[in-house]
Amino acid sequence: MDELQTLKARRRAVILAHNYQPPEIQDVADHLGDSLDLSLRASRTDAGVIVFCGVHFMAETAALLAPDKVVLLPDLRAGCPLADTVTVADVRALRAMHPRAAVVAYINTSAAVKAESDVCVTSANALRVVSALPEEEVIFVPDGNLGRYLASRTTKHLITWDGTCRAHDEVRVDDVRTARREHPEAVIMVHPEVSPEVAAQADLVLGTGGMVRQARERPEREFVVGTEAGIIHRLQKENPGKRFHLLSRSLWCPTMKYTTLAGIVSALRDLAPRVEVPPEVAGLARRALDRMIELTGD
Ligand code: CIZ
Repeated sequence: MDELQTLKARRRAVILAHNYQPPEIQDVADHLGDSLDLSLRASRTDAGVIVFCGVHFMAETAALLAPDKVVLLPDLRAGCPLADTVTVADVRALRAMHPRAAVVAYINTSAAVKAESDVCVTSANALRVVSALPEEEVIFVPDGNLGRYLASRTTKHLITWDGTCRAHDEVRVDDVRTARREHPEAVIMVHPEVSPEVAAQADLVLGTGGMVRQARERPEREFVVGTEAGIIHRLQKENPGKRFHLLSRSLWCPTMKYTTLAGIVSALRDLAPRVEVPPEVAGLARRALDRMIELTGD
């Protein structure tokens, strides 16, 4: 731990950790948040080195928004199987089939896929961004559950892809029924990556940033949480007088757990592995992110 702090000071580094990271990683982070939050912090920090504790597309997003910084991902195996379900060729084929549609890429995509898209969204702003688009037809990649959820909430015609996040997709309506029975006073909040059937049974459908806010601001003292297990540590630490229960044991993302303290130490020591986006991709991918920021005023 001392070594980590010494190297961090020597490298003038900042440690950013996603809300799904393991507890010991959250505890050494300078900032916790969702991928957009963290990437905006990356773009505004004075630090020259960013250690991004999360998965690959998140570190890429930070590199896009902070092109003058060194962005380190402590373990390159930390990918996102959902992001991997859609490729540049898939997006080009969809565009050819639906030439009048806007292409909207969820933040869980590679920089190359973002570069093929008109605008990017996160779970926190997807509804606002999609509703604000002038096009009536919208291609949404890659999360099919989030796409169907958006379709149920807007007048737009959504063309969805069938990628899913396994951890969220495996939550069942029965899990919500069981939670209601076992915790009748609790607020049930779920992530929009769960199936629309599960979302329809919940009290709130929110990204992790919204969950953190609701847990802090609502008067209720008990919450059932339908997103990746790592967030429970943050919620419990920030709200010691409240109780948080995980909705389902499926809510566990193995690639989020590749980050270790030893990995952060070696990344700081070696200034590797770095995440960089080739300039020919970066310009277009950045445009999709900037358009999202313009439409939401974030
Ligand atoms: O935006 C993010 O970081 C993701 C993928 C989920 C969330 O709600 O934090």
